[in-house]
Amino acid sequence: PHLPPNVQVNADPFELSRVEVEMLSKSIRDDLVGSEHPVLTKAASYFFDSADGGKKIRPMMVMLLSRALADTVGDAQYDQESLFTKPLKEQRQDLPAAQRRLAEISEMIHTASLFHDDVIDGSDTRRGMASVHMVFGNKMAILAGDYLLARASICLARLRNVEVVETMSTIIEHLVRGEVMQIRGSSSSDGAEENMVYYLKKNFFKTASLMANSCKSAAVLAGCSPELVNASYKYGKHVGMAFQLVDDVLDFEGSISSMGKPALADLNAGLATAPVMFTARQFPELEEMMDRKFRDEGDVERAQQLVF
Ligand code: GRG
Repeated sequence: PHLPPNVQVNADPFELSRVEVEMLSKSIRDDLVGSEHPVLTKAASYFFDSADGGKKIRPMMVMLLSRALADTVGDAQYDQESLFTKPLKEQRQDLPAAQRRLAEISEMIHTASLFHDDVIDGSDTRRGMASVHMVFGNKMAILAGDYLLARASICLARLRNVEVVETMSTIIEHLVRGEVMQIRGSSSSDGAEENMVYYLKKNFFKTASLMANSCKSAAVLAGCSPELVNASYKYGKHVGMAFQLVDDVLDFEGSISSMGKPALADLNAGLATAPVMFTARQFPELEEMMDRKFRDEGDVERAQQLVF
């Protein structure tokens, strides 16, 4: 926004939702206690019990967007300036329970997908700690993910909004489709452009859809106009696409090894992420190796030497 000069700007707009995010893990834990077997509750709550429960970027987006959208409906005019300049304490207002629930649902779906993803990939660590299947075993990790999805569906139905149920359920379908695209990869006979289209589509399904459709649902719940619902969807989609690109670049550069993800995990797995593809194009030998999908360990080591 165009702010007048010398205006004191809030340093951290995320401060607005910090309290809600702290309450989020507790509320999700409370929702998971009813399972027959304590181990199921324990496994499903694994990340919600832990001090490092991830960045919570998805619920944060839902909450911040819900707060901003609340000012757009009814008589209230959305005051862009005040979001940045009004003292944070004066801005605090409780979010409607439905929107807070929606934020929880988005994090429950995300967590379920992480449980399943780590089993599929055989990843031993997540968020710098042992992944859930390393602690509870594969069977329980899969069932705990299923349980989270089932609880998320019940919470979703209780919002009593059929458009939101359809929108949020679409995310689960997209996550599955994105994961299958990742596992199968694009056809090696495809050209560079087809590979990039495939890569971007896969990124939409596995990452951006969750953000796009959660933001859309926040707008539907806020009673926004179709234009604003569409704008909210696009906002989530673009953030999600950028988020995955950055995630892939960080993996490629290996600069997040301290954050629990081993460096070059994607390259080692033979995954054609954008940075891998861009670099491969500069090195015909590497591109050839990518085509063969790193059939043996020697190829991976050689590829790494070529890149750095
Ligand atoms: C069970 C819903 C369900 C799906 C099954 C396994 C699978 C299909 C999909 C996996 C999708 C997946 C794990 C995509 C990666 C998305 C991603 C960028 C994860 C990392 O997100 P961050 O950085 O992680 O926000 P934190 O730890 O901060 O939450």
